[in-house]
Amino acid sequence: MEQTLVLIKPDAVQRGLVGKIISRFEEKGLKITALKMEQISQERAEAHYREHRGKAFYQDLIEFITSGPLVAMILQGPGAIETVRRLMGDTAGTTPGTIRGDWAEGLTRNLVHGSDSPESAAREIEIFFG
Ligand code: FUP
Repeated sequence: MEQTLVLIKPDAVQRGLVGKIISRFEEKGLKITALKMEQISQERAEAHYREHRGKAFYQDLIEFITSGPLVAMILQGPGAIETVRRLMGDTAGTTPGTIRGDWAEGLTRNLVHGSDSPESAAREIEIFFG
């Protein structure tokens, strides 16, 4: 069984999309093994997005992810990392039928995060639930 970290970002919380997004994951068969709502600190945001430090969009990304409460959860299932990434869709939200493709407003305000590898999943689960 694989585990992955999912964030339902502040834009999704503000827009009332938390239930719909969780349903997509649950209906696909992924199990929620931990879940909490929290407005994260600058420090936690920087730890989570450390690979993007120095990029042009970094400051906007940190400001956005700390701008309001988010929902963090651990999802579990066979191939959970890849399944979540497919349900989310690409970063820019260009794929209809995916969470981002159907509802995201932009590149930064793209509703969800999902770990992109087993290493990232372990690191990010530690950051949010360690
Ligand atoms: P993803 O794995 O699809 O979440 O995307 P990345 O890890 O490449 O990027 C992390 C976050 O940075 C994305 F959710 C959105 C944001 N981002 C921007 O705001 N601008 C960009 O040009 C690229 C990414």
